[in-house]
Amino acid sequence: MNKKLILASLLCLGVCGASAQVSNINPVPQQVANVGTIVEVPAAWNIVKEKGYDASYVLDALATASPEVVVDKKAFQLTIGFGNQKVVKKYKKLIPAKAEGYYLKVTDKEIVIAAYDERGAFYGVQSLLAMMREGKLELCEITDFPDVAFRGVVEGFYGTPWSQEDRLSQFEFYGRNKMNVYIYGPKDDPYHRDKWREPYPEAEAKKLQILLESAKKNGVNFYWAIHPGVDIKWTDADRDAMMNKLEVMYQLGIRSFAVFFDDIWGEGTKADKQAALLNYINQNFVLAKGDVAPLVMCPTEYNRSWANEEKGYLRTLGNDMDKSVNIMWTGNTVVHTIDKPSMEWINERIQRKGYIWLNFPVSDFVRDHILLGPTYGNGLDIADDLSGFVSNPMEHAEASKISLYSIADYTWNMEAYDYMSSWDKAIKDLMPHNAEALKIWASYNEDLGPNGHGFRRDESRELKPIAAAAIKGDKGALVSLYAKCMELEMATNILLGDKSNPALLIEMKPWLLYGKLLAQFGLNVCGAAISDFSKVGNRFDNFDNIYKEAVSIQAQLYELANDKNVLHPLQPGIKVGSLVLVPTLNKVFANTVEAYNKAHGTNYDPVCEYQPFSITTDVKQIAQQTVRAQGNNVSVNGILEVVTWAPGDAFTINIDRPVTMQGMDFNFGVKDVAKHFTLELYTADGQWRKVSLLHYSADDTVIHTGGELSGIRASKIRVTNTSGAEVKAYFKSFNFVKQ
Ligand code: 14T
Repeated sequence: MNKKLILASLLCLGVCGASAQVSNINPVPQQVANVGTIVEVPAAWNIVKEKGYDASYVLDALATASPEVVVDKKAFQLTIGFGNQKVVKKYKKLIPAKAEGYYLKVTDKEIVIAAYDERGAFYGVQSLLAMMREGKLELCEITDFPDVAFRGVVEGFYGTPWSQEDRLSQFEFYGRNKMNVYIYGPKDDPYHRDKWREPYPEAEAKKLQILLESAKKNGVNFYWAIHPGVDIKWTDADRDAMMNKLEVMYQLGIRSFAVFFDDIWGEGTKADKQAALLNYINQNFVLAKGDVAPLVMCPTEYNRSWANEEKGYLRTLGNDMDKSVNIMWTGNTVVHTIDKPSMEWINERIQRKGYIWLNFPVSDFVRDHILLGPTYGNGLDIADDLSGFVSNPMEHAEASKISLYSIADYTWNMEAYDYMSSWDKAIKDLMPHNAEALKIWASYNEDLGPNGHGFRRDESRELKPIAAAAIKGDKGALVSLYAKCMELEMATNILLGDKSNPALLIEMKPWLLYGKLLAQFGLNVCGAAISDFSKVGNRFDNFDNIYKEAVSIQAQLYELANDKNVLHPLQPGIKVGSLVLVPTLNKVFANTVEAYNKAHGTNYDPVCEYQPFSITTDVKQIAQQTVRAQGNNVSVNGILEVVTWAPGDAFTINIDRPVTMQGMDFNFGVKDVAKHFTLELYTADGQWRKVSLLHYSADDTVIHTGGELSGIRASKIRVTNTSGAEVKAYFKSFNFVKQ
């Protein structure tokens, strides 16, 4: 934070208290001076602008302000202009000499917005609108400009692309928060990736045009990305196909383009060919048209852990590709925060400043979590080391705004970035009337859980010290934990009743319902832990009932997490409070049950998580797979990699009670593989019973069971490699149906 800003905020504390209007501005402005009193927004104002400057998105934005526009020199004056316009000539020295910069002055008689360029004027208006949101103005002088030239979002995740409404709402949000880039690249849009050569059908093209218009109105550069690497041949025909598609998109009105080569293998990954194609596009399309923005490209080796130094992929791009082409970078790994050394590492190789693709808050690899926590961990000293900074968000567009608000803040004014206060402001912005509930709720939805990228977040900062003491049996801490669970229950109930942001509610609902039930479980557990089970009339006087309730809530949680509407095949389930709250409650529950068993000679099970199915196996690669049940259909989710079975290796599904079998099949992705395996079921009489396995045809990789399976009651299912040799296969699916 610079000195002027510190002074301004100190002054503000004294003069205007908590309702400071300047503090409503996001991102935090670079310089705020002469902060004065808070005054009412004038009822009317006289807008002074350049002659002939009439139709503009800047004026449209200004027109949304409440004051009536009057033509009256004696009325409150609002002067707005930019660049060389005469109306702002006398403010010339005050305008920051930076693209998108603006000077904003508020006195009790007039307002001045004098900007470096039109975008800057738009941002000046946005700051003014933010100040006026509560019907008040604060006398001040603001000098403001962005640290990073390109700031925004890349819709680059796997999964359901955002809807038209989502995107329209996003652009309005970007405009308000001074983000100027949106890169359209949803992995699951066929015309972006698989059918990259083909034009959009008419209806889709129309929708893109509507988006484009909205982006313009909000000062957002709409980049359309193409992802040709899946099957591109480095031929003239494919080069022409590329040029043709770009031309089609240009005709729709697109003026900013990106080319992605991420997550591919084979021919498409060659650095020299990629560079040559990008140079060709740059020369014959970008420069030839004259009104197209510099290209953005995502390399195949887009993070340090994938960089093959020997082959020199990145250096080839750095050398060969025209320096005007921006190169994207996710940091040290696919999902990572960015710091100074990592920027220096990449910039040296690509001979230009990297364009950051931050894989946060994207959740396409942890779809059982929703990520609502603060955005922290990126260096505050890297503004000069990068050419752009975009965030890859969640498929939950509205919920992503919590992080995106802070990405806007961070990229605009890095040194002043304070992730906790930015998070607070984001939450207030998203749900002004229920901000407290949303904040409590968000604090339980931060960490991603164990994941393949090893990216973790903090969670439940307030709960942590309480949790540690509660596990040790500290009564005071258990009471506090009880209070926290009450807070969570209230927060979820309040949010479930909120009508102000339906889009957010729809996205969060599965997690909210789960969180509400989890809070109830917490009340049960803490209640039991504090009770002495003696007072008549006390809800906690009967351990047996409390225990039954806990078990029942666990079963209900399981049912919610396995609801077919929220299941994703790769990351099934719902997780809330998974880092601190859930493990704490489970431990407190176990402590209470063990103590009770000891005192009363009873035999209650201290493990409360309802897991009717579990896996035990010698095969490392499939040990972490989860079993899910929907009605009578039970399945284990598959994995993509090759699975190695050593001789004698077994895979067992354990069931918490005997079930009657109806059918079963599994797919190890290889033909004629059934003969290597033996299937056995553990029956009520304590015997392992063998069931025959077969393929229906020589081409069929699916393994079926013999008819004798039906009707067998069993509590374990075991598949063993009985071939006597190592077997390599896949693990595509494993299903059974109970009666
Ligand atoms: F282009 C990249 F910078 C990038 O991050 N690509 C994808 C992205 O679409 C996805 O949303 C993100 C998070 O899952 O990671 C990249 O996708 C991957 C990364 C992997 F390491 C897909 C599979 C992987 F094994």
